[in-house]
Amino acid sequence: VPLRRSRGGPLVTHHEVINRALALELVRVTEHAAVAAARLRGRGDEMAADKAAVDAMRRELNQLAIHGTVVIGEGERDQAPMLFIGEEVGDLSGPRVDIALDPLEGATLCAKGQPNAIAVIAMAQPGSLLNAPDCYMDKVAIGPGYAEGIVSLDASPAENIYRLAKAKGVAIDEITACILDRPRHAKLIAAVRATGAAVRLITDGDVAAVIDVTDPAKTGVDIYLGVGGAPEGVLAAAALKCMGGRMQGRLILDTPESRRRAEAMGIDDFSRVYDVDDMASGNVLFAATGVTTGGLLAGVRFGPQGVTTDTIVMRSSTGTLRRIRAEHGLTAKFSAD
Ligand code: VTB
Ligand code: MG
Ligand code: MG
Repeated sequence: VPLRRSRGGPLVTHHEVINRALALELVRVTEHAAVAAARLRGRGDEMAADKAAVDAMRRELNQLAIHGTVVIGEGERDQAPMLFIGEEVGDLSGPRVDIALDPLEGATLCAKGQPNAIAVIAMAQPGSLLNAPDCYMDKVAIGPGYAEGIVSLDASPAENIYRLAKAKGVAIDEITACILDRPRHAKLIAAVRATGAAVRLITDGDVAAVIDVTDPAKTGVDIYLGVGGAPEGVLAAAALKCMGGRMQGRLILDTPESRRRAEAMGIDDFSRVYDVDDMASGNVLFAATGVTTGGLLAGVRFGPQGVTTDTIVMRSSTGTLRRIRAEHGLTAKFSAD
């Protein structure tokens, strides 16, 4: 790998130079998806908002000097017209990268004008993002600063709560667990409440919810528990790879059809527990832009002077988290042509 020495500074690999520049390029990609979705915010049409975000994200991605392969996307080839798993994106001139994306994570939240809808993307070297089928994943996540094994999918929810409270040095009733409000979680919610811990129920948006555990002092969420989308699990793991934090995920492959699809994607151990590094390794880049305002990011604001967006962009190789509030004066750049 060619090295470039900045004057008096440390050696920087060619790869690292590309990596730095790409991180900022990703901001533009999620900004465009978020603005497109935000124009359809609160209109009750999640399909339209989703499609607008997909179109915008794809348009921007295809301008990047990368040869990208979508490994976590909108669905497999015959189910999604664009940004499907396996699709090649970018201008195909640059380095090979794998991409996980969700142009509008929480499409229902966006359609209903509720908090925490985001446009999100992660990028890494080929082979370093888990190629998960679009099935469910059981998840547990806590923030940075805890030893390995504090939480585990092999432990009961109550056990995870006890261990976390002990490690954090607080009483159990000072712990808050975030869980998707679904009938499938009735037993989980009851088990967590039985420990004395609080439960924050969310209707959608578990990528943002997992990221929330990285800053409990601000978000009030100590632990994320429960079953959500596997693609969202890989995206959340990519974020934690950059921010620190512990997470485990296990694919729910409870039908022959789901196991067949998993096998086709190279998964042979159907009950494997994945840690953060099993889902996102190497030099991971991650970006997310708020569509509707949530705990993590403000949503898109439309004003007389232009459009304002809030984005976080991170790199795992340095652990740098940048918050970029962009004021876009030239709003015409957001239109399709
Ligand atoms: C979760 C949630 C997502 O899908 O992953 C959920 O965080 C899981 O699916 O925002 P169900 O809705 O079937 O429970 C979303 O709601 C949409 O991607
Ligand atoms: Mg989506
Ligand atoms: Mg989603």
